[in-house]
Amino acid sequence: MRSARFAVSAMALALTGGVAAAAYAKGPQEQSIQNEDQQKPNTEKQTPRTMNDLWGSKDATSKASDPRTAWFTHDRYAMFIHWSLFSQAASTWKGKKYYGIAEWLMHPAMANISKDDYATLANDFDPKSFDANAWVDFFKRAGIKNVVITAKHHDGFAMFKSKADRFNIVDATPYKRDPLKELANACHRADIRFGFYYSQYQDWREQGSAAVAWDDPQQKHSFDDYFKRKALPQVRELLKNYGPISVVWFDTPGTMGEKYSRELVHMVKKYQPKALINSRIGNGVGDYATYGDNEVPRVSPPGVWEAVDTTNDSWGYSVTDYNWKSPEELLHRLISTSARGGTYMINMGPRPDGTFPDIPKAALLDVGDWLTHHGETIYGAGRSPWSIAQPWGDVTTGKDGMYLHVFDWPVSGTHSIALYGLQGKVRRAHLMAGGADLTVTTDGDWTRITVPDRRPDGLVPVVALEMDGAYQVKDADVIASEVNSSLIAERAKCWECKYTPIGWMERFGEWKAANSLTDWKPGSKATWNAEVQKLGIYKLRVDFSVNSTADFSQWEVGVGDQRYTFEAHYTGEREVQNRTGRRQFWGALDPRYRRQDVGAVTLDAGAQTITIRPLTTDGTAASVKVTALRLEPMGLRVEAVSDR
Ligand code: JFZ
Repeated sequence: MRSARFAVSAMALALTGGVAAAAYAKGPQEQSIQNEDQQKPNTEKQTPRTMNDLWGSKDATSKASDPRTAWFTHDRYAMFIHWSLFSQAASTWKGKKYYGIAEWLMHPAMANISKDDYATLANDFDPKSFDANAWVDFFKRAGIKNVVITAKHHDGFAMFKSKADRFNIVDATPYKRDPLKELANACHRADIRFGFYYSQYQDWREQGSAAVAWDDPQQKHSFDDYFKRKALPQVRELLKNYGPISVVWFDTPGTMGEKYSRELVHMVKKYQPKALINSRIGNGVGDYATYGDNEVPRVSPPGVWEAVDTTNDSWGYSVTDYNWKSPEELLHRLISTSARGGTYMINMGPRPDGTFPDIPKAALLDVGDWLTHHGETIYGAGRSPWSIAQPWGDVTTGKDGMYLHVFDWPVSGTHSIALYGLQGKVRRAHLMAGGADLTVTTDGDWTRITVPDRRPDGLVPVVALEMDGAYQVKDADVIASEVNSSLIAERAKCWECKYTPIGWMERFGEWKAANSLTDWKPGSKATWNAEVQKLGIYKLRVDFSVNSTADFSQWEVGVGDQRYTFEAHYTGEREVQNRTGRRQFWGALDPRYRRQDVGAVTLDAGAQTITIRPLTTDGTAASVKVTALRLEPMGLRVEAVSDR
């Protein structure tokens, strides 16, 4: 069977040239979260799952109670910067354009550049327009609290003055200045935290490094040599010479031995006891979990964690990637991450001259504008009391209640947003940024807040819901009557099927994730216990990946005592990509996800069990990957429909 797990490791092999197969298989998203709860049906009506149920206890790096992490969780919003010689090349080499992550240009999977040829980029690398104070001024206006910049990426080039290795910006370029020093100083002056990225395991320039340069295959030196001669001394330089360090951000630990991870921890603790280390140091010895890449988890993970994301699809500056996220998309992702309890780190790749591209810069300034009026809903705010998003948006918490971030403004019906299972006394609800009080009504387990017909201006309107004293919520899946709802794979109860986190690459190095229900057998079923706000007719749609084997497999969705059958249609799949502009069959195919309409279904109000199961029994349905069911109110008057 071509399992998803195999697909992931095959891609990892492809990406890292075969040496660092484990490099991409380590992230928390790769952990199987199967547990007893999912194997055996639980007969109780709505068993609220603990976060551990969903994410497994393997995620042991986070220590939420550690006071050293308090600032990290409080600040929520960081800037990631990928800047090095790859910025100079910007995804072009010898007149040819490359697509995918720009910082991997040197790798055989992309332009396959020899060490010596790559080093010639340094001759012209002269970021004359770099102005640390201008950067910091921008960060301030964007609402950024912490900055993490690539000190050395996989290309082996140090963006700082290094005595340990001459291949650095001061010794090897006409620029001759240390931008990290200038940036660290400017950040510290402006009260912005400063941290650095260091690629500890992959160094494409070095003999003995785990992914040793391909044009120099003879391994005369061991990893230990490289580690002691370059990695450790450079990390020491960075820890000693740049003032207080917020975060040391390691990456792609691959198969690096635990003793190396521990040596790095030891060195960080020695010089910068307050600095936090991310989980990509490897071997479970980091302080907090990094979710990657571009993945905002749909269920709140436990502990201290961050989501890393980029303003387009590449990390380094690329002339072929102008797929910039809009201000609204960026803000939604910041809010969703905060609502799940994480820190959001957004990346930009500066141009080779040391300035930022205009569009992402303007987009982040718009987010910054919003933050000047809504900062309290992010900075210092707590995660949502619900472990998943609301159909209309998402929730963070403050001292006196909750902030309801409305992504999807209700434009019809009762013009209200609804909360399920809120137990406590509401004192007041009002629109932030100068709005009048809003009417709050309670109807059984539902609390409804009526909002103005006209959506307020601004990126995301926020309703502040002030609570009188303590409150609790019931953590249920809901189907709302005025906006679309999703029942997500993470929240299903599986009988004889599995929940599997799935990742694949779109363009080279561009990772996508779609967590899915997989491994269907005859007799399998997945169920959700959902609270339906209102009796109505909804368009049922399914988000899934159906490969050619499962094309035409028959399925059934059960809603209460009604049964709706449908035929699943091929959504496409493709050979695993292991290099730009070429595919190679690794015995694994990448999934393609699509949304298929099932049809109009009637949902009664109240607690409903919704079930999906294959009817096809010859095994061909096994490979279908279901990531969500969608229920979208059709705006029909139920009274008008007698044959529903
Ligand atoms: C790594 C780097 O290779 C890449 O160049 C960039 O710096 C990015 C931030 O980190 O790429 C990864 C690392 C981990 C995963 C995916 C891409 N992962 O766990 O899915």
